[in-house]
Amino acid sequence: MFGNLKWATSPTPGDGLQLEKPVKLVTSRGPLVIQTSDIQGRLTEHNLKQFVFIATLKTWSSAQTYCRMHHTDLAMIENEAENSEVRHLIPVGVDVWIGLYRVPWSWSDKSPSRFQRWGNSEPNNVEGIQHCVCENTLHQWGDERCHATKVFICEQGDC
Ligand SMILES: [Ca+2]
Repeated sequence: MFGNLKWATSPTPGDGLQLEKPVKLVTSRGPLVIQTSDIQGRLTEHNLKQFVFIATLKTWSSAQTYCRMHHTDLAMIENEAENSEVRHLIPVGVDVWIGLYRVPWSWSDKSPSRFQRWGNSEPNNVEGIQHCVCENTLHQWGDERCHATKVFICEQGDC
């Protein structure tokens, strides 16, 4: 009766990180092709949370669904050390979805967000429709339309 359930296992870098094909992105620094080998995950020094970069373009809610199916959830970044780990996973010039949305600013699991690292003039909620959050390679967060498609960061562990 539990045959279809996938039980959580301890985080293992490289575990379950399949990418069907290389993903082409247009970044602020020009075109970028992301290969399967670019997907990485590392345990932080401070806890057992592992962040995983997913090189597939999805809306915020589709990214959340993917992360919950294949890992634990969209990345919930709760301190500077975790933000640094996430930054190291992001290819230069690429914005990624993280697990933050408004309002009030909450993480994907509905927990409140105490740690935030907004970029200059962010969050600016352009046209009143930027309700999801992405992070850039400069470590900075910005609000963005949830239906924009971006690559994203999942997390696993820390349950
Ligand atoms: Ca914005």
